[in-house]
Amino acid sequence: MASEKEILKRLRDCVVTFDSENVPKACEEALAAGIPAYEAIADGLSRGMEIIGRKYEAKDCFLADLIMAGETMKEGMKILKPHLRTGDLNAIGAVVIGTVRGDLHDIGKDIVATLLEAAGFQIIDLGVDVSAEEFVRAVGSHKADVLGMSALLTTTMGEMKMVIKEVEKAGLRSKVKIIIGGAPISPEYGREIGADAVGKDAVDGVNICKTWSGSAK
Ligand code: B1M
Repeated sequence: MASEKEILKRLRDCVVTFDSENVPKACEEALAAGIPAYEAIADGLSRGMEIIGRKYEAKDCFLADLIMAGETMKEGMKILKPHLRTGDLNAIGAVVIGTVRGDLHDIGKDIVATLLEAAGFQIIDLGVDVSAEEFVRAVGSHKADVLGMSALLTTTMGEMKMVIKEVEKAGLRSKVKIIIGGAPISPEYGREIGADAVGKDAVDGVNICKTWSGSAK
């Protein structure tokens, strides 16, 4: 039987080589070997996306490859997601999450949302290209404890500042913690725009939200 390390590598490789045919099998193998779905996502599929992202930046692959890697990642998530413990009942907090206006990148945001759900949060996922008005409306109507925003483009990260301003204008800022993340987002930027925290990756993001909910160990 393959070791945990080998199985996680197989998951990464499936994403890097956009092997959507074999990714379900690799995910099943991970579950059968007792690897928690959470770990298979964070240390397997997600790492694969990071590798393909770096390859793209080094001009070692094309945009079409990225799209196929993203699709492969999503195929794997379909198998793993039902095996995550979800927090529908007794949720430890409500999180409104989305990718900001003008930005269609959803892979990282989806991972954060999935792992937050697995940690016991109720997730209100607004999807991609979400306007400030939509964020504010959802925070108010769901009485959200946390607002999470993702941005992957330097041209869209400024939207986060707009959203925070609108949350303030709506009188909701003291009621909601705000966490932001995405490749171009630094802790300095987070401080500059008045976010409460910046998640450097999905696991970090979940840990920060757990601290806020008082559920961190
Ligand atoms: Co795009 N893209 N892309 N892209 N893309 C980047 C971001 C880019 C850096 C690539 C490059 O050129 N080097 C570049 C931006 C440059 C810049 O702004 N300076 C870029 C560009 C230019 C574009 C287009 C404009 C390309 C074009 O059309 N010519 C276009 C824009 C479309 C739009 O949004 N309007 C575009 C399109 C696409 C695809 C559709 C092909 C695809 C997205 C598919 C999808 O999301 N469904 C894509 C991809 C895949 C990438 C890269 C290669 C990888 C992004 C990704 O999924 N990473 C990316 C390069 C890179 O980031 N290295 C790139 C894996 C993912 C797991 O990581 O999203 O960073 P990430 O999320 C992490 C953390 O950041 C953090 O946790 C996650 C998991 O650990 N995190 C949070 C994220 N959100 C968080 C929220 C939190 C907490 C943590 O709390 C709420």
